[in-house]
Amino acid sequence: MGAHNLQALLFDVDGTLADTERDGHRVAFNLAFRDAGLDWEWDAELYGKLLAVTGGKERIRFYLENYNRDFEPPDDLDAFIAALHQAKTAHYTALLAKGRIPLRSGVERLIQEARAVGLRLAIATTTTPANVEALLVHTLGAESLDWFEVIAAGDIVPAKKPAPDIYDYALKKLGLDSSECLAFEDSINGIRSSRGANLTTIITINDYTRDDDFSEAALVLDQFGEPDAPCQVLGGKAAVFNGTAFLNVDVLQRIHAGV
Ligand code: XBP
Ligand code: MG
Repeated sequence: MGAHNLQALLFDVDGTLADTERDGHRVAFNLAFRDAGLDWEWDAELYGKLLAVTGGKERIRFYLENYNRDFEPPDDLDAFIAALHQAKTAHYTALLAKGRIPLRSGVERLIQEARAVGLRLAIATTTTPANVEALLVHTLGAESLDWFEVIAAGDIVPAKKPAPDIYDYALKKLGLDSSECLAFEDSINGIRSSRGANLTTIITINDYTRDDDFSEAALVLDQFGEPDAPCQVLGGKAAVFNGTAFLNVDVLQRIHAGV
């Protein structure tokens, strides 16, 4: 195999594998605030603004600095935020255990097709490792944790997306060059990170990210799609589909080859 063959797929989680933000993370943050006796309420619109910052702890701090300046912070703000965030993670994983958040259209099919042809799989996300595990276990089953050779998540690198560090870390763990991989993202912070690591990137948009700047993407889709639920090509070279109605491994090979 030459150095330029496609070897691995690197997936973002939130927004890409599943629409987790509005009905998952946001809800869990609000439950944690309520538990702590705080009257903070992040509605769907405010949450869209808070998504400017990745990482839950970083997002809480950003909220206090920009949207709740009257709040008198406790002496140990780091510990206060860490405790809130721990409660949020517990609520979030409990929501996933209830099966509230399904995978997006075409995600399971594409992952299975990739496995069947021997492509290696990895995850590069800013979310907490426990959240990734809960999503995979409650959608694809516990065995799916082993399908991903590298699960790069959360505080494993200090500089979260849009910094490229999490993708650089995942590539290093895989022992691969960016030219041998494709990345899947849904947001501006995500594609800044993946492109910063020099990865050819495929975007699936969602309601929070449809107006983001995806000019650096090889392909912009509304979803991966299924044979009975075609994807819409919103940007990039539609020719790679060559008559196929959804994203499959053949299409990935053509994107990787720069067709
Ligand atoms: C995901 C995030 C995360 C989650 C919350 O971004 O921004 O902060 O919203 O996760 P991306 P934690 O999809 O670009 O990785 O609360 O566990 O940090
Ligand atoms: Mg994302």
